Amino acid sequence: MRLFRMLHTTANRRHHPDTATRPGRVGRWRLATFACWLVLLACLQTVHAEDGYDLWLRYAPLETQAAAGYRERLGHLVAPATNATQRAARDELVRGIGGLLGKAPAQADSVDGAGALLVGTPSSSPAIGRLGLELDALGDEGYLIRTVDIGGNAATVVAANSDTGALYGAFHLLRLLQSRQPIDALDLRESPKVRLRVLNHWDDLNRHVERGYSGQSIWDWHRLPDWLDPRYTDYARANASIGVNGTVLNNVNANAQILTAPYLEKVAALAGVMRPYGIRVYISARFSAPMEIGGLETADPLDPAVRRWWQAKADEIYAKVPDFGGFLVKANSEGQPGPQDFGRSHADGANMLAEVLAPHGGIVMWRAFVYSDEEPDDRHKQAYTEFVPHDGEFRDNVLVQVKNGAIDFQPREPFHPLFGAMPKTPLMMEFQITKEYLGFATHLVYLGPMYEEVLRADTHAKGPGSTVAKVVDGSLDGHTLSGIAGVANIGSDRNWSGSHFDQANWYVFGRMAWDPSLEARAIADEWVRMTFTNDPAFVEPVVEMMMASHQAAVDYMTPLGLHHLMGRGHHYGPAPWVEGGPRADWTSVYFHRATKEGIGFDRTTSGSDAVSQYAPPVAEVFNDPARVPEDFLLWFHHRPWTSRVASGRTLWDELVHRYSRGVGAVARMRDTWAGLDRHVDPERHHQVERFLAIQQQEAQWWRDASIAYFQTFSGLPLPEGEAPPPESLEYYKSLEFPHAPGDTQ
Ligand code: BDP
Repeated sequence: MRLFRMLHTTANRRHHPDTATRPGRVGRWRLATFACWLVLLACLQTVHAEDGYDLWLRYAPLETQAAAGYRERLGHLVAPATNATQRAARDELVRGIGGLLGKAPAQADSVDGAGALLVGTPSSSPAIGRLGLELDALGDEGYLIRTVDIGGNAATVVAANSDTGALYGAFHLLRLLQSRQPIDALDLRESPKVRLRVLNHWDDLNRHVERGYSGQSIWDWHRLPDWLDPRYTDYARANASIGVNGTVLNNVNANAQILTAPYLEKVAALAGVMRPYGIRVYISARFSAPMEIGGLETADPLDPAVRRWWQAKADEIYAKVPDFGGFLVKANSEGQPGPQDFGRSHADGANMLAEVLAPHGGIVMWRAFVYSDEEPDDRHKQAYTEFVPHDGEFRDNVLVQVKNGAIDFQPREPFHPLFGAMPKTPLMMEFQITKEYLGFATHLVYLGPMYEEVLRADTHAKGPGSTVAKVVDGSLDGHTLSGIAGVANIGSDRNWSGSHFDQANWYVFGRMAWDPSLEARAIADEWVRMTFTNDPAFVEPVVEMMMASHQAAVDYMTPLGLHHLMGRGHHYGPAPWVEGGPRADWTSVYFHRATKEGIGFDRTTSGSDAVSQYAPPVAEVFNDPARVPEDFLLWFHHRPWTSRVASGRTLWDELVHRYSRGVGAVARMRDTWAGLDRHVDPERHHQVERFLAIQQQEAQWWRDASIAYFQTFSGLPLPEGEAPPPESLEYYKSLEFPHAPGDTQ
């Protein structure tokens, strides 16, 4: 404040007639002071701008030489701006190129000599129309970026069949500049491999975010629809930049209120912000809504009154939101209502909703994350058992949304056995972007390698090469409807995701949803360049650090296929001792099954037989302790403490070794980051540095607590050189975290 006042005074003086007519020493001194303040102010602004709000769309100035090269190519912009999507593309290019190259391109109505950038569709841009480009195969959302010759001058063209496609292309071009790619001879064609690329917000109407670690919900329901936070537009920009085209606004543990008229007004207002960016809104629908807000006695999907209620509701929604995406439903899972409450099947429930949405072009995403209270079967098996019999019964605007992992988004899970087992039904992948089981927002864990591992896993459903990615993108079974969902890690924290590196998980989700064959490493590389700097002295070590971070977390939390050992309810920190309570499969002991003899969940043909839900070539491998990937050893097998693993160590020694290896990896991440301070603004560097310190402490805590606990079973000494846990098991067990963030309400 003081600074502004002083500046104001100095500036005023400069215009004072006395000073203006007598530019003596005093005047020069004032001028110099003024200049200094300006520089200082500019610096302050730069520092403030680096709080993470701008995500990967910072558009920070490139080095002079690189900028000059690009400027020659991108001197003037020929882009229509007659509707909101076209304006979004044009404004983004003006902003992006202006920021990166220090000068916004001139805007022109037609190509005017060299250095033209043409953006649009054949119908929106006569200049593009005249080029006669081959666009048909690009579909609705695809685009091409090409260097062409127009009247003897090289021009850059971003062309698509739709305005949204052109917007995606604009973001791609900006990505090329941001990551300093050559743009002299471009010939790129892109179209998404997956049709629905959707974020799932587990946001409650009171702004609490279930499993959210980045502050309150960004949806300010109370002030909607009248106040449209500018953040909504930036959210839409960020999503469009990575190709996300849908957002489910509310928690899967849904509140029926969102389907009432006042909330639908709010939904419509958000849809209005999203629409120009190619994003449709969806709602998580509570199956019992007809009873809760409709005054009916039942929500039986075959009851005509219930159907009429949903029909009227769908009509009401579409009157307000003509491009409404549809419903996401969590039914008969963890106490949520569903068709089974009325003696009906998942297919009956999903189809009833699908029928009322179909005339409007809406779809149903019906979740397969189910496990029942009555069936005390291995939880791993229940989704398959319940859903496979219904393959072929779902209407064609239903997708079944299958979690990454048959248990629950664990740090590392084998691919879900439903992938490949329901060829007549489009199966959506549901990844968790928020790190419920991976250290919340404070642990640096890049999820790209985990997504990649799962998408590339071979289901063998139709012989070798039947990857999960091919099931999900619909190509394996010829589905045109396909989708990937990600449980969002977005909140109202200034940096959106709770930590700077968690932004990379939002980013990689979008990029892989667009094209599941992309590599996690390449995506990390482009994200680092856009988010921090192109300097290889920074990019290389940081990408290495990110790529190793998932394995590190698996090692210090749940090595060798252990799973679900986190604190009860909130899932913060280690608690392998959790037992008792309402149901066995909400305890840790159910999952690790440690005894004096050994540890692990026997899911082999002689155990729960979950392995048999996989295609035979996969089942054989998982069933065999000598062939199962060691990362899943204790997922599928109960093994003696003294049995040998591939390294030649005993199982006990290997377990301890991996815990320590994970802690060591975090220590190395800290070292790497500490040495990179001159490449990063102090604000972001400091937060990452402090979060890594927390991660190291917590990794150590995971190791120590887990070893202290499992040693009571193995009874074996620690391998040589391994430090004993500094505290007693009783101490670790006594830790409580009643206010850990993100818990269910
Ligand atoms: C679990 C979460 C819980 C969710 C549930 C789900 O702990 O908060 O409601 O998944 O996906 O992982 O429905």
